[in-house]
Amino acid sequence: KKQKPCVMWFTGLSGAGKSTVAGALESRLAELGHHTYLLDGDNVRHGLCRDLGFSTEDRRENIRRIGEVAKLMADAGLIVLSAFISPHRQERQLVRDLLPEGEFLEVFVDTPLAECEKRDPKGLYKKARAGEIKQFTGIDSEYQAPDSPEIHLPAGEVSITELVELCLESLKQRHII
Ligand code: GGZ
Repeated sequence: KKQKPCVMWFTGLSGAGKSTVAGALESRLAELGHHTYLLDGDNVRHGLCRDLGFSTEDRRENIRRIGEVAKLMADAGLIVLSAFISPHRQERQLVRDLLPEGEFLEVFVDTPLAECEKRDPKGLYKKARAGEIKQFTGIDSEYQAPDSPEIHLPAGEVSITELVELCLESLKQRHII
């Protein structure tokens, strides 16, 4: 099936739904016959980046490595989906600059902190509030929201199915699929 390579760079708070939306989108793309790869904490933070923690320096290095891997995969022709908090504008810009014009799509999974904290699927916000986890994004570590993402997902208000549709529409509009 014909496709243009790209990197869909999901960014947002912990619990915003990045991996969920990216995973659901990947399934839909596969059904449509597209070749994809999903990079997320499960397959990166335990391997390629297992030496890294959550300091500003380590997060920067985490994103840099993921950006380089995503670039190689896009070179191989894939639609790459990446789902990391990537809290800093500067690092996201760095990844954007690695890629040819039009191949980097920033996807802002915009779930408000209050909603993420309410969901708290892994109980991490509770621990962060109690001071048991330090430098937790949104609590005592900064999240810099994108200024002009290619795709802005109202993920606090809309179903996963609808969010996936919004992504697919944008990919079609950009002639990626
Ligand atoms: C943020 C943390 C932290 C701290 C552990 N701050 O909800 P999760 O559990 O599954 O997703 C979070 C994940 C964030 O890793 P990333 O590689 O996406 O972060 S970054 O892009 O900033 O490098 C959370 C868990 O790891 N986690 N400690 N202090 N999230």
